[in-house]
Amino acid sequence: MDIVNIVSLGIIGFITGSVYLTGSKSKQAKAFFSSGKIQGSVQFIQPSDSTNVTIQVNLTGFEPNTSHGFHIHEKPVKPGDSCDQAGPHFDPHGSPHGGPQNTPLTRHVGDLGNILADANGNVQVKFSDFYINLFGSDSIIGKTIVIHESQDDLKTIESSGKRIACAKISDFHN
Ligand SMILES: [Cu+2]
Ligand SMILES: [Zn+2]
Repeated sequence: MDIVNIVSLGIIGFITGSVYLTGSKSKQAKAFFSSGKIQGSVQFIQPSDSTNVTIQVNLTGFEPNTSHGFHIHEKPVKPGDSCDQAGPHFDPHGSPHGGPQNTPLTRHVGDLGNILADANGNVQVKFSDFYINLFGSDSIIGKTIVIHESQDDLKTIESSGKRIACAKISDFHN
């Protein structure tokens, strides 16, 4: 092997290594609910751009034993904004409304289904989603989580009813 080949192999190795390290960097994002009756946070963790996102919900202030539509909507809100300012469901691919179990392109990216409040009106749940992302142009960072008054039937947007709480999703570092 001549020196040119050794040098180019070294460069290729360096580039591959850098891409791998960049691609494997974990990302986190968080939305804080602090202005209304519903309080707490929703945290998103994604170990790399090719893995599912884990969602940790810690919220209080719901009516006991109720189910609420839980979506990512496309526009950012500031504290004090009306949740109507969050715009429609985050839908970068022009898909119909659905639920988290649907296959790609048969649901909005923002369709995370429902959260269930326990007998004390708390939601403490951890789940993962294959479709949302913290990386790239379809990232949910800068979008808004909206919680609705009613249960999402996972077929029609209207089933979820009024928007009762919302919070912007921001980059988060421990
Ligand atoms: Cu919604
Ligand atoms: Zn939807």
